[in-house]
Amino acid sequence: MSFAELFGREPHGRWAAPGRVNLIGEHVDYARGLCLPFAIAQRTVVEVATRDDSRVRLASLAEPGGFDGTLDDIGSGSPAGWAGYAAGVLWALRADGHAVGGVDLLVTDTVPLGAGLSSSAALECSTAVAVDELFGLGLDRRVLAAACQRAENDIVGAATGGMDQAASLLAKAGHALLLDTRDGATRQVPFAPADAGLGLLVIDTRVRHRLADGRYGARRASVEKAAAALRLPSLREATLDQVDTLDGELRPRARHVVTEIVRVRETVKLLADGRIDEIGPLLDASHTSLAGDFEVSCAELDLAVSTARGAGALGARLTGGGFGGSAIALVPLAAVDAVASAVRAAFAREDLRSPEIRTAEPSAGAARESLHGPGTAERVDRLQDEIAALPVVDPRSPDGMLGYDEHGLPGPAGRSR
Ligand code: GAF
Repeated sequence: MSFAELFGREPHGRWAAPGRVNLIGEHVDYARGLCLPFAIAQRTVVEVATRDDSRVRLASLAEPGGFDGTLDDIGSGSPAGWAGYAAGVLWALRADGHAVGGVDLLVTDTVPLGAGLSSSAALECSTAVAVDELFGLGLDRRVLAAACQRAENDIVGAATGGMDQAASLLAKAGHALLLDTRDGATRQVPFAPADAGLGLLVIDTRVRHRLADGRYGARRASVEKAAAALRLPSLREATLDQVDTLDGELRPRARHVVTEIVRVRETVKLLADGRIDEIGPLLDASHTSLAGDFEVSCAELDLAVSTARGAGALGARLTGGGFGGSAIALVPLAAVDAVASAVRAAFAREDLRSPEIRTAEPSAGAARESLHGPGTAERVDRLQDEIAALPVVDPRSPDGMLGYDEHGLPGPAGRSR
């Protein structure tokens, strides 16, 4: 079914936004922490045409359901299902006072669903760049990322942080995005495993999770409770000594957040220094902390991680929200096939569904895919320039790695929101 068959006219353009893999910095984006995601090659693609009225029609070739209503029908929990992610973006931009009208929108392709690769953020972000361009809003990508996050928080009802949306909108190929969620500052960190003879395997356990279910929200609530108990604005400001004073489960939960932020800093230092092959132990430690202190792993993720390590991975960890979804493993290129086979064999031995295993390449953020229609090539160029202008951590620059700045990031920080 094509856009024309569905809506009786041609779309005004096609936009695509990638999913993400988080290299490290897990469950810290709602604690004002640091995370280090990168965009993957898999994309969600939307075809969109504006309307003269306030009607909103949403359909998908990838999933059943959709929406046919008006802008005023969009609100908390409405529409339900996948359509809430796209409609929520329209709602959030309107709530900010932007002149957004009705649209017809067809999702033609999607990041693998439920694999922990952020298909939901990819849908939000592809919708956001389309709407931004079609209605001539001219918004900074950080503003779009914030609108996408509110779509997810307020319309879908998932209390997620902003990491996934920032990665999908601000990522640059060959780099990971260092994001300081305290103020939105970003830095592009060179990350090209293949250049170092390494592959980054993404092992989808095919255990499906939903962030809107209670477990993600419960972790977030514990993190906020721990900060309140310490009388701090967030756990970003906490020390391990302070964490040790916490009671019950708040102590391990907070310990994960505080130690994970340190691991992000150490990973960035190694990457900026060209020592990518030394980050394995940090990935391993992140998984141990997520499984033990934060309790967001599951048997399948643990099996994928331990098997990958045993078969030659330099390091491995769950990525994303956990409770299923995907694990990542950093593997010498020569061992990629052996590691993938070992993981498949281990799953078969346990009578588990065969995992989906891919190699991830750090890829570019959201962009228009076709240039026909009312958008202009200049505007596309400007958006690409915006991303290209984000500061890169460059170990060769004289001030590139001299200590930490006020964000706790190495070198000069990116422009803040
Ligand atoms: C999910 C959320 F959407 C992110 O905001 C982040 O909290 C992540 O889980 C865990 O790091 O992807």
